[in-house]
Amino acid sequence: MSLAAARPYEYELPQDLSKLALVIIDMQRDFMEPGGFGDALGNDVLRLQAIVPTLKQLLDTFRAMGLPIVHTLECHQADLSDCPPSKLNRGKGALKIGDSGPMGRILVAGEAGNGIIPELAPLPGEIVIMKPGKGAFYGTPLGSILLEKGITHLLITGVTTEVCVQTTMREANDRGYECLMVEDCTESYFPEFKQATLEMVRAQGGIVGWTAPAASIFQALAAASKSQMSGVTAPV
Ligand code: C5J
Repeated sequence: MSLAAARPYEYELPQDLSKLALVIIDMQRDFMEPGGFGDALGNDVLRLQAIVPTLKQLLDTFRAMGLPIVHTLECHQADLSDCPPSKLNRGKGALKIGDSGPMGRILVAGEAGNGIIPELAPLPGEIVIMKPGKGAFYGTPLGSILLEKGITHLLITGVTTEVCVQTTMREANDRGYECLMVEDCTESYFPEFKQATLEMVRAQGGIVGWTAPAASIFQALAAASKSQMSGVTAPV
């Protein structure tokens, strides 16, 4: 059994590490770069960049260990038929969803601005979920994919902490997944909202799940893979 130091208490990694997936939410140019959706809503998008190096390390670790990786993108079809008026008309930003901006049409699938930032771009074989809402389960095949792969534990990362990351974690928690939000691999335009989200998640004995820094995960994964290796090589 491998435990990660976490809050409100230790997070137990599954015995079979292939049941543990890294979920990377919406690390898209639309949220991370000037000229995208986040910027159009008046946010300081560049503050999200701080998590990229640590998240890349976590992604590289999962890749090196051959563990499941899920990337999500918040996006809409070109005709916006999957974007309800309540979402389309919300916010009164400089540009609306579907409008043309410097990186193409805002939050529309396939446009340059809608892509994942190059540092974290998915590799072939990794799961990519295109989602019309804030949560990664709503209107997507994510639930059936996780079920089919036998995944039970999720490390949740990405942007923005209190919107798509938190919504996804709540959706996953209600579906029975053991979820941990990686503290230094998620970011918000509002530091106080990030802090509040981390506290809400782990309050009341972990009512939505756990939080931990990436360093705890690296340690626990190293210990778990060491014991898995010794399990494999030990003569019976
Ligand atoms: C937002 C997201 N903030 N990915 N989307 O609208 O959190």
